[in-house]
Amino acid sequence: MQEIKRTICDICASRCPMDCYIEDGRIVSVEPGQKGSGASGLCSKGAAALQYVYNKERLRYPMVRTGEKGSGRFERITWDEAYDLMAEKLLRIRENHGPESVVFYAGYPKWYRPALLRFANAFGSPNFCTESSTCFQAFALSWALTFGGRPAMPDLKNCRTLMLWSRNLFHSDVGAGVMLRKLRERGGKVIDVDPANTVTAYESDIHLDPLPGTDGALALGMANVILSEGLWDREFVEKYVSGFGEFRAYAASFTPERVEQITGVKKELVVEAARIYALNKPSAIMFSASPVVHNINGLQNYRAVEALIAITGNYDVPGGNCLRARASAPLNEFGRVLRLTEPEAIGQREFPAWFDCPCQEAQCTRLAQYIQSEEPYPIKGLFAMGMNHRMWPKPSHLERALGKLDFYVDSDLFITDSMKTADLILPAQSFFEHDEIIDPMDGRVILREAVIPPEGEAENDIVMIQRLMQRMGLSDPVLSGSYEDYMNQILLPSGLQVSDLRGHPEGLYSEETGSPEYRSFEKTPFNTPSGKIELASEVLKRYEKSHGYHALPVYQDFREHIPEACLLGKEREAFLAEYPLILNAGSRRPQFFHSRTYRMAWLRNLEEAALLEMHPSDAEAREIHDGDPVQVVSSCGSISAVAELNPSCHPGVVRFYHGNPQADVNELIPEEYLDPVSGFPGFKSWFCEVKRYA
Ligand SMILES: Nc1nc2c(c(=O)[nH]1)N[C@H]1C(S)=C(S)[C@@H](COP(=O)(O)OP(=O)(O)OC[C@H]3O[C@@H](n4cnc5c(=O)[nH]c(N)nc54)[C@H](O)[C@@H]3O)O[C@H]1N2
Ligand SMILES: Nc1nc2c(c(=O)[nH]1)N[C@H]1C(S)=C(S)[C@@H](COP(=O)(O)OP(=O)(O)OC[C@H]3O[C@@H](n4cnc5c(=O)[nH]c(N)nc54)[C@H](O)[C@@H]3O)O[C@H]1N2
Ligand code: SF4
Ligand SMILES: [Mo]
Repeated sequence: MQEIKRTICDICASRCPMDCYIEDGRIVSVEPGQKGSGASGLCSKGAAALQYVYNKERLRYPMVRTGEKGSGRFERITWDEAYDLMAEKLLRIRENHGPESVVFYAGYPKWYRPALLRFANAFGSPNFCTESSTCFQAFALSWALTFGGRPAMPDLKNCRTLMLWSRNLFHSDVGAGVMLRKLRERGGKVIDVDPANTVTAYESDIHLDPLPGTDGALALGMANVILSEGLWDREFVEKYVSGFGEFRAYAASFTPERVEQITGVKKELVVEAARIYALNKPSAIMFSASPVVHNINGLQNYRAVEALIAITGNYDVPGGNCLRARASAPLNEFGRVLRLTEPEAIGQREFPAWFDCPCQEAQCTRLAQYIQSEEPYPIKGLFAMGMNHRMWPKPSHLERALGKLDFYVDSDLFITDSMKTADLILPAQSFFEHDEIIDPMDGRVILREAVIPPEGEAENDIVMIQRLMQRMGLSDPVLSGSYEDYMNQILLPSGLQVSDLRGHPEGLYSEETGSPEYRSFEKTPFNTPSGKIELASEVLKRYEKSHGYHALPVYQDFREHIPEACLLGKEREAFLAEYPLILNAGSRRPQFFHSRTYRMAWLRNLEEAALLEMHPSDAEAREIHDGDPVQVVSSCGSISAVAELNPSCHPGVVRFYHGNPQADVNELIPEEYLDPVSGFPGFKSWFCEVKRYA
């Protein structure tokens, strides 16, 4: 007999409702769920969910390494033995080298991070690190430096103009894409800033197509139009903004002509977009967690974009960028627990502003170098949940460094390439197999209940942390009970309990739900050193001499500031002549989700070859035809691919998806190609050449 159980897909973060057809404890098919927010339907990844949960590469039991490191030979052990082994190894490393010598790491999943941070704190290590060393945190830092506090989100319900700054919603966040259509139906204007001519650009009123990495020049040019045409909000600026005079003087040199020269965007469009944003108010900007800050000048580029909000007063007003425009469920946010600040964390010396703001996690993009150099101190152990070395620049170096650790344990749904050098590997449950509290940001609280029993002995990551802490004699008030106790503590402010939510897959509204609120600045000063919005950042100014940071959102062209270490002794001009194309690595494709979906046959079959997207004019100049095998070459590696001639690509820019085990584009990007403030890699604007195989 078949039973239908409702869940919410978690293969990506769009959270589409999904109905699971269950027979004898196994999912036999999935369909779009009936009720939900945003998108209706399942994308290719969701439709292929069975190949996710029942993949032949699923890790089903704890396994310990038996062969050489890197051999990939493991044998099954019991959970009891696994906990004993972890407790013994991690405690011994702490005794011999200090708690900071163990790094606690979380990959993309967010749900177990608060528990992992508490574990790191109880252990005594300041090195709680996550994938957010390359995602979101640089944007959050740019925001914290300018406004103090967390990023303000676009008030989509009330804005008249929405500016999408590097968001391809129809590929990366389907539900938000649907909202875009609604906005236009009610007469709203959409400006899209994206080098590529995407579906989202097609759904917009104006498309600005800057070269990747030139966003700062474009934003400064728009600011210049707004300031020179008197379209700025004098009252707001006078009361709430510091550094305005310096900013205005600096932006004045970004004339529309100069902006066109740097970015390639037609000067008339720069002017038109600036006027619409400033005049068709209220206006909101939708930022991205990644593309803009995946450039070596990305943090300052986003600060320049954020300055537009400050000078037009589109901050925390209905329809602007707001702190609480959506109803959120009142939940305990254990993630607000702070990381230990003593002893010094990795990344702290190179990226001090990151730690001044303060960030909940350490900056670990240079993990491979810290392990190899034993600077600032030896790293000997790694407790990882979802480690994927392919997401970092020069992944083979990280893989080698992981192989050097005394003890490396990793939990994951799948047996991954990153596990080859691990000492112990732990089977994690998928979202189909465990319960989880979810806040869909519309006032509801949802308990997403397990719909099937775990595969093999797969375990809930938080339960793994709880059991291990117990075995190690470490305690934490939030983690000491059962997993259900933990969830009940999350729910505490809502007045609901797990037992209330069971059997209500659509969720329940909490009476305490926070309703939208605006104009926080009238009550509370900005949490910056000056108490105002800082167009000239006092935190960045501290590091002017030591780190060369600029207080203003200065535009530094990535082509003129290639770090010495990346030039390999070549003159800059010669280097650019040898690698004349801009490599834009990892712009989202709908069927892929980082490394995890390549192993799903339906999705792999959609694009069996590793495709290099390039503009027909760049292909013609190299006598490359659609479907030709090509080699993509950079100063530090090369990969084989198949050319896809795509007129939606920006001329001079080639695009390639990351995480592909057959052709790992991150191998082409040097480890030292980083934003000096945030430490984020320049994934979106490195340099390469493409050659047709003879
Ligand atoms: N299908 C799918 N969806 C995903 C993911 C996935 O892997 N697959 N990953 C999720 C994650 S982790 C993230 S962070 C988000 C990211 O989601 P988005 O922010 O939407 O990211 P992308 O699709 O990478 O990039 C959006 C657009 O930015 C453009 N772009 C590239 N470089 C630049 C630049 O330098 N400047 C500007 N202005 N635009 C640029 C690209 O052409 C692209 O069309 O997606 C999430 N959603
Ligand atoms: N070139 C290039 N590189 C990039 C990017 C880019 O745009 N271009 N984007 C960067 C960005 S924005 C991001 S967010 C990162 C993402 O990079 P990663 O964090 O590496 O992303 P995933 O591969 O999705 O997830 C990591 C691992 O977590 C596992 N996992 C999934 N769910 C669970 C779970 O519940 N428990 C456990 N224990 N494991 C689980 C997955 O199977 C996978 O092996 O990549 C970054 N790297
Ligand atoms: S967009 Fe696709 S993968 Fe993401 S939640 Fe929805 S169905 Fe799942
Ligand atoms: Mo991301």
